[in-house]
Amino acid sequence: RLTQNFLARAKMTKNAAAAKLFRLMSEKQTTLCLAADFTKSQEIIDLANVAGQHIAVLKIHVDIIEDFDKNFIQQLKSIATKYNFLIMEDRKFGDIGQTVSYQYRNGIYNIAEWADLITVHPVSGKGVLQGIKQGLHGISEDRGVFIVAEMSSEGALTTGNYLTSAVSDSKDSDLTSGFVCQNNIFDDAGLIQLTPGVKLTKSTDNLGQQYNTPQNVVGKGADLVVVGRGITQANDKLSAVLEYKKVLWEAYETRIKQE
Ligand code: UP6
Repeated sequence: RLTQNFLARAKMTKNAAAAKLFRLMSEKQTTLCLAADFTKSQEIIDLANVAGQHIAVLKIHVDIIEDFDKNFIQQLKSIATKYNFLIMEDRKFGDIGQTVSYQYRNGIYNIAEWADLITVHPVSGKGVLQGIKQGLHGISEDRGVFIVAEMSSEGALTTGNYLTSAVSDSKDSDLTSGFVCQNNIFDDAGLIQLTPGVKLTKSTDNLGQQYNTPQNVVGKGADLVVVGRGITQANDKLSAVLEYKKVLWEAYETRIKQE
């Protein structure tokens, strides 16, 4: 997996959203998944306009937005179409299948209707993916799920058997785009490793987040890389986007040239 290029890998996945993502990463030469963790919708829209051309995925937490409405989703969707990036709702669904099905499709957010990609905890077992499938009834757009196998934060319980079962129980589903993890924990080149906890220098925040460098995580298998505060708290956000895009792409190119 680590030395194969994204275009080749696009042909190896069972998940249509993952194939799309591999192709757009290759075409736009970016592996950046920008975490736009803002509580005001306008801040997300503004950042999407600035960064859109340079990112593969815009990742949001819709439930932290104070002024959420359907118009925000419409605006975000049109920016995503204009600049060709995917939208990820990092909901980290973690309940029994039936509840997850409602949380995904219903409520005030109707996530299934607009999120190309979502995240899911495997803690409740295989029912969670069945719940996602049920939530997608009648929706024809390509949808993908990233399984949160291993977390970036200090003291995370995602270790040992949990980690190996997270991979073995979900890797064969046609809903699975890949895994959220810190290490190279799967071989299948059709699946995407999404790694959060990234900044230009190794560091921490004061709430348990642990950051590794772009070169370090790409070396450990990251295909798509989440950067949040490294960009959102920069004075010049566009320069920060461009810098992360560049160092991440160079690290990917170095990796595929190995052997
Ligand atoms: N995230 C992590 N670690 C995980 C899983 N997800 O940090 O193991 C998410 C957070 C946040 C983003 O919910 O949206 O990735 C990281 O943001 P940061 O770069 O500002 O720390």
